[in-house]
Amino acid sequence: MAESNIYKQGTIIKAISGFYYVSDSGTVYECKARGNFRHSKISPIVGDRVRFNIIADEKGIIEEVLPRKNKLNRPIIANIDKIIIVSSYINPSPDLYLIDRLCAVSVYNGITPIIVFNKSDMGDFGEYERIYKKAGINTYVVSALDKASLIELKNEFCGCVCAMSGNSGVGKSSLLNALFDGFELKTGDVSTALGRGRHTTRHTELFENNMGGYVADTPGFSSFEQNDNLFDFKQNLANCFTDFLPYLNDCAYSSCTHTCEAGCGVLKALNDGLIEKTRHESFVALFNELKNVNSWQKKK
Ligand SMILES: Nc1nc2c(ncn2[C@@H]2O[C@H](COP(=O)(O)OP(=O)(O)O)[C@@H](O)[C@H]2O)c(=O)[nH]1
Ligand SMILES: [Mg+2]
Ligand SMILES: [Zn+2]
Repeated sequence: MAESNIYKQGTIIKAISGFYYVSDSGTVYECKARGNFRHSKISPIVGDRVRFNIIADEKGIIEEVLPRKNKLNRPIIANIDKIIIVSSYINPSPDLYLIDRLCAVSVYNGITPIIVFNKSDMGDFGEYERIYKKAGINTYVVSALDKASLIELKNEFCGCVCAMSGNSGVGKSSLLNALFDGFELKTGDVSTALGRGRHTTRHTELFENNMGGYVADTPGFSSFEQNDNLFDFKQNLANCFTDFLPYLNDCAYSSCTHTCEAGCGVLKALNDGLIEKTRHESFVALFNELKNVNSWQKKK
């Protein structure tokens, strides 16, 4: 097939057996990567912005991977703008430590965390909503069964690349189906699910929504192991709790860990009710989990 001089830019939405599906303004091109990619350190992944050469109708060759804004390893995906952290009222109920950990990992990677409490038809999320709104994180209480409850949340997806996150059964796929016309993602009945991951897709895929954005219906992102540099994450942990930021300069010691020290600005804010107890508890738990990470463990 002859190569053309028609170069385009697009987003990789799917990668299967050596083919990359690159979306540009609503058209999806089936692409191969140019051979020399195999020798370079960068191999294209879902979410990558790429420059490609059209070789036939809707077929192309990827010439270049444009610089990445970020890259997560579980699942492998690049250039995420927002992580939509979904919890449900029951089956399973919210795990604040998991939520706070995901928020911190997001912030560390330059990703905006958005919190969604789904299945509002089953109970009251008032206390959870209060905690996260106070922490300054965009928080939505919704029901996938009630489209009217989704209007504000829908705006978060406008013009950006989002990844869904949260335990199996919380309603991630149901929400996307309710939010966007034409989405028909598989959803599962929790009570009949056989073990974990029954309904999770095997490969990561970005779906184009009708608001100029893309969304990945990903499981996972539940651990912080995807950080290439755990030591750096550990060193910056307090900065990743964005509700602590106004108080970090108030600490008496520059080496303050904000866990137990006298004269700690964060602990003072906690005592004054300016920081939520559960947020600080999660911070301390994460701090303890990361305590033994050393600088020589830089790369996984
Ligand atoms: N009552 C209620 N059930 C919901 C809601 N959203 C999802 N579900 C149900 O929860 C189960 C899991 O949903 P699913 O979208 O597959 O969750 P996922 O694993 O996070 O993608 C399915 O049986 C859905 O019908 C909701 O807002 N209210
Ligand atoms: Mg699902
Ligand atoms: Zn402190």
